[in-house]
Amino acid sequence: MTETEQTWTEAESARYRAAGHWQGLTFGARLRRSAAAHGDRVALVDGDRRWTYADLDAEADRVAFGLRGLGIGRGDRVVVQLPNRAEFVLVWFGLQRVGAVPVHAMPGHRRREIGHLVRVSGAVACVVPDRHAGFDYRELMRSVRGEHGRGRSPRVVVVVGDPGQESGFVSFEALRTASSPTPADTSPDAVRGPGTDDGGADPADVALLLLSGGTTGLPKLIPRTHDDYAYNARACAEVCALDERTVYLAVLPIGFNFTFACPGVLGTLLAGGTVVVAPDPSPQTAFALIEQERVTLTSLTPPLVTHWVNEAASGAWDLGSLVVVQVGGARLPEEHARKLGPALGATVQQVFGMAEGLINLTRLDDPEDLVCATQGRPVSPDDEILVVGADGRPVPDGSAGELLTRGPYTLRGYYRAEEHNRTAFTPDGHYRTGDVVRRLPTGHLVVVGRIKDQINRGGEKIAAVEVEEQLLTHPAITAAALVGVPDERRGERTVAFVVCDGEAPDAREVAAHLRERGLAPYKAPDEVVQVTGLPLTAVGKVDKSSLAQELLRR
Ligand code: OOB
Repeated sequence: MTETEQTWTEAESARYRAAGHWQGLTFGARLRRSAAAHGDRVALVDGDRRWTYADLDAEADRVAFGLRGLGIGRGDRVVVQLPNRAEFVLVWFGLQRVGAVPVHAMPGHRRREIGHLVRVSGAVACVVPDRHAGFDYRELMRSVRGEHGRGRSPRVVVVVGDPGQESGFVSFEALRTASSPTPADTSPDAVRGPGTDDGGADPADVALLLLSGGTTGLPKLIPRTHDDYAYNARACAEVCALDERTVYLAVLPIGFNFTFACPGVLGTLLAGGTVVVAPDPSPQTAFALIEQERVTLTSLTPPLVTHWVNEAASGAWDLGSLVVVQVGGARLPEEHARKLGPALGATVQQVFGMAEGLINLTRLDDPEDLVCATQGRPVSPDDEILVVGADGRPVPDGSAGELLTRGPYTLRGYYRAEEHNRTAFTPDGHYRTGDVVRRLPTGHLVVVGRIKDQINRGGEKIAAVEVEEQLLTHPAITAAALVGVPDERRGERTVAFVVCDGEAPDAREVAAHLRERGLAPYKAPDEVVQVTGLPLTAVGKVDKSSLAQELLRR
């Protein structure tokens, strides 16, 4: 790790190792072991393309060979912005094999977000599709590199598909076939030198950088080590009883921590199961894959639940293989939780997690009331939970307070964000989640609110400040506040209250302006409301709760 990161104390690290949470293996080494243990089993399915564990291992070697040829190696950061295709997994393990660090960008991110990620991480390369969902990612990369001037950072852009003519752009296909390693290099019993599995990475090194939902200007980067992230995936896999028969369907964006490691893609691969990628989250696409591949586990955000329940009611699909359906990322209304299990013929599991670490799951044998009305309890016996009042002191069980947490897979500091870290953690290293919860005597948590200035639009996190700053760049807008208001489908939708010189731009015009500014489209306000002034609280902050109430009254 670099010295800019705060990390666990020596004593804590020793304790987590002694408990068996941290096993001292890199992801590159783990893949090698999986290939040895169950080489012939199917690891990954994308349409009619299939990879066994042995294939995946050999493919990681090929990608690694190509990456080394581009001068990418241990500790180098690489922004990965790929949709739900097998290539995400191939690239990810290829990067692990050379000890490089994937930065998990979302397909919806645009110039502002990607430019920020490249700058903060100091990424040497980006991996993007040519086009996806009507958007040209090569153009995005051209403008990101253009903004960085003559340095042309990132130096390399790997394109899955057609790379076009731009210098510095190479195709993934050319990279993985760069001049394949000799057969001896990929045979399981070949003698390997030190570092061939993982570029010499240390299990305590940062293995990947996740994005925070954020409450400040732009997303913060979350360093996750090999040791801590593998434990995250294994602890979730254990609660979900994953094994070699598990078939996981990746419906939500694959780079999202929920989909990737809770237990998701990594949990399934570490258990010897099969990962199937769904190219889109529609129930039709997903149900066809569930039928065809005999999927046993999948994960959803709350807005998808209603669509899935309705489509299942058509009776046209055989969902008999499905054992567990996880729902998380935002609050799941209790009525929806009660309908989902019977509709899909599967056990529902609520997931209250965060990219920063802590994962809470309801247990598969929890009584229905706990499954439907709580957001689960921590997956590790060493997750430390504090629920505190405004004075920072613990409140009694059953009372609401802010959730603070510390443990074997929860970060101790954001990446290169020393100033932010001073307030994001307590002096003794607890992460301040900004979530308001109640803890029940069973240890289950109920999420009742939030003190962070973030909007949760059906699982998509939007930092109000980031959008407000961009709204102010519109020539007509002189003051702005972005507020989340209750929404039937998404739980919350965004309303921008704006003070204007003259007539306010409508939502479409605002969306076009923000797109022009390079902001991800999902951050555009759902509604724009013109006001003559923004109400202030006693301490002079914008009073967002009174704005939300005002809107509900209208
Ligand atoms: C997941 O991760 P993030 O980092 O996108 O967002 C974390 C935040 C939490 O602090 C909380 O505010 C909210 O999302 N949240 C929930 C929730 N799950 C997440 N709020 C209410 N109920 C839930 N079930 O969203 C994430 C990461 C891993 C697994 C699942 C979700």
